[in-house]
Amino acid sequence: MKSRSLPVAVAAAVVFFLSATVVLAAAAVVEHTFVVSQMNMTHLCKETLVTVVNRQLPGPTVEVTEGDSVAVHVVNKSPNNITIHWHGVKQRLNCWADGVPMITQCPILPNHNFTYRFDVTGQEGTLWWHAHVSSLRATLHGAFIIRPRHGASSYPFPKPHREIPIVIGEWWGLDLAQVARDMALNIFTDYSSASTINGKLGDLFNCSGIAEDGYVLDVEPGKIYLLRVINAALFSEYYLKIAGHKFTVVAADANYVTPYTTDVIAIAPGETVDALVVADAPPGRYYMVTKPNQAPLPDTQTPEYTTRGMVQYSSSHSPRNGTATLRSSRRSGDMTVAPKMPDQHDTITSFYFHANLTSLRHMRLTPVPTRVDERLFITLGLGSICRRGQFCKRGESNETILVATMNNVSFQLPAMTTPLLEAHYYHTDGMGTLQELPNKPPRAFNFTDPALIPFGPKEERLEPTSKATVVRRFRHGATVEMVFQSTGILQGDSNPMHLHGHDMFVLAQGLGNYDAAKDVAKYNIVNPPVKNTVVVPNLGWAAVRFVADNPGVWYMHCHYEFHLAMGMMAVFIVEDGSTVDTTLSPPPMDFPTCGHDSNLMPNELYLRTKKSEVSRVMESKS
Ligand SMILES: *[C@@H]1O[C@H](CO)[C@@H](O)[C@H](O)[C@H]1NC(C)=O
Ligand SMILES: *[C@@H]1O[C@H](CO)[C@@H](O)[C@H](O)[C@H]1NC(C)=O
Ligand SMILES: *[C@@H]1O[C@H](CO)[C@@H](O)[C@H](O)[C@H]1NC(C)=O
Ligand SMILES: *[C@@H]1O[C@H](CO)[C@@H](O)[C@H](O)[C@H]1NC(C)=O
Ligand SMILES: *[C@@H]1O[C@H](CO)[C@@H](O)[C@H](O)[C@H]1NC(C)=O
Ligand SMILES: *[C@@H]1O[C@H](CO)[C@@H](O)[C@H](O)[C@H]1NC(C)=O
Ligand SMILES: *[C@@H]1O[C@H](CO)[C@@H](O)[C@H](O)[C@H]1NC(C)=O
Ligand SMILES: *[C@@H]1O[C@H](CO)[C@@H](O)[C@H](O)[C@H]1NC(C)=O
Ligand SMILES: [Cu+2]
Repeated sequence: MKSRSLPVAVAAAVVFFLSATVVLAAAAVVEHTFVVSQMNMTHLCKETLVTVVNRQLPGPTVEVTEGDSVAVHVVNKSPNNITIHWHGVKQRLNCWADGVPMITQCPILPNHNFTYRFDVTGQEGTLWWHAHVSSLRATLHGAFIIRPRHGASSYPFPKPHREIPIVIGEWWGLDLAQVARDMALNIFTDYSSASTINGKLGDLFNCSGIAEDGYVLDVEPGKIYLLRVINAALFSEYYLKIAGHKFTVVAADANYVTPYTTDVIAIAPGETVDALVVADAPPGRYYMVTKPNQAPLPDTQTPEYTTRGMVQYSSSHSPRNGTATLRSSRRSGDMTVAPKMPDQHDTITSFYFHANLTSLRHMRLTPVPTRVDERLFITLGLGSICRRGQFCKRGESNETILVATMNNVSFQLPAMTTPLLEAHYYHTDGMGTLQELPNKPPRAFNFTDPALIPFGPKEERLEPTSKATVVRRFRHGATVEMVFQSTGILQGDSNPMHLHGHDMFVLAQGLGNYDAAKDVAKYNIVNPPVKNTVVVPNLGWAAVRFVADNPGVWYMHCHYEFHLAMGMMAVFIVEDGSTVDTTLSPPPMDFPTCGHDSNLMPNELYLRTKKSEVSRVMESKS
């Protein structure tokens, strides 16, 4: 392998040189048809009706080469309104394809179709797609893999023998549309019944004594494997380990990182991690285990499930039948080796994992902007709203509903029949009822005081909050610094904050309350990791910077479904720049409308209006 790497590198360099002019010709259109439908699946002795794409769980993997265009024909044969979000794909000047219901588009109604069309440029690695329809994303998701334009030999790491998506998920065994309705009504008694690796529950789960199938990765001794790990679960951050093996993390959220060797990966919902695994252990069978973590008491505890699959060396093949395997391994004495997992309340291992990530110095790496135009300090937490009137009993009283907030406001969709992006683009009514996301919380308190968890006299005073359609506008090209501060109001969860349409430089993270006077000195402005989802540690903070250079209306939200359903989100509106290539493109001609008797103008009329308006703006600016 070593002896071949030099000529390969040289050949790659030559190809790169020669192909510079033919690159555009090589870009392809990658087409998929996603048929969304319901099917019955049986796990744990229970038949459950689930909504899936192409009758697969996880759904189909989309594989593209950087520079390709993508066309996904979504055929909605399910009874649900559907949108598909291409999680982490920047959708430059093409916010229309971002797939957030009533924010960027009207949903695709039952028995309707829509084709998502977008380009994938300037990104390499692992992303994923998921329905952005509350809990339904638990069964509507899949991997989205972007390979380098110049082939696997241009990876900034040894070329792997095979590349394998590892999708961590949950099996609910419930009607997920009902789970979503329950969450909306503040009923929090629904739980998943298992966690999964690539859709399999594994042998820690059984019904009537028959073990569930587990995911098996067959490896050949000495070969290198690239695991593309995705956390598609609704509720939990997971630890991933493979007994007897180490990971070399090479990318996260489709951005290369300085190779980091570790025996454990921590991955929160919305994050992706690419890691190399060398099959260098004595041939045998090794468990691959995923285990969720949660904040310790006094936080509310929820049922959490560990699941396991297996890494199996080709020289150790044996019948897959569970009992036979168990019996033969007992006889020969080579039991499957199990890794020692972190405790379920260990959150510091995640903190260290994320703190160890730095960007790989790479051709495409953009330097961290040093001039900051806008500063936001955003507290994340829970609160309560009176069910009736302005005054009511708090502290676990049924007179209130629980909500999740950013800077003490919980997001609610506007009462409009037009998605925000269309209202913004066409300057239609409704944009006036929005509330600006405050730059800082209205009141300072000891954000991370554990005495605020869970219900009690100390937090009760901080509980009252409100709902609004919170947006924040940014001038095109503004550099924005955001410090996310997790709080302890009612609960001390971490918060995986996901920004659509942009990647963020993660400058620093810490435990406790952020203190600018001493924490700015900790900022990594040399090679911070670049992420679309930043994990804000529980009772801690994270500081990020991003350049608001992609015009449109972008969701910014916590990727825990529980928090999202309760309103921990805001909308970032990035204004157009002054040139055509910094201006949001017009919507696709076949863009869904909200209902049939819509009072919207036909798209063509819109386009004409918009085009003349844009050219007017261009003229006045030039
Ligand atoms: C699922 O199973 C139920 C009961 O067994 C049946 O009535 C229903 O038609 C099935 N649905 C689908 C989509 O197969
Ligand atoms: C949606 O697409 C399917 C498959 O291409 C086609 O059979 C069907 O007629 C389309 N439906 C609509 C409403 O366009
Ligand atoms: C089946 O699962 C139950 C509950 O997790 C466990 O107690 C039992 O040992 C399992 N049985 C087998 C045969 O694996
Ligand atoms: C990296 O991880 C190691 C092992 O968990 C930890 O000891 C170390 O503090 C971490 N580095 C940083 C910068 O947090
Ligand atoms: C609210 O709680 C009180 C006391 O626990 C109970 O008497 C009342 O029935 C509850 N009301 C509703 C609407 O659940
Ligand atoms: C916040 O609360 C913690 C825990 O009670 C305490 O250690 C810390 O000193 C407090 N910080 C401030 C600024 O009051
Ligand atoms: C949050 O806002 C409400 C008003 O909606 C106010 O009563 C409350 O004091 C605020 N809480 C905090 C922590 O800022
Ligand atoms: C689906 O979307 C349509 C149009 O936006 C809306 O009228 C309808 O209530 C939605 N249906 C569900 C089940 O959310
Ligand atoms: Cu998302």
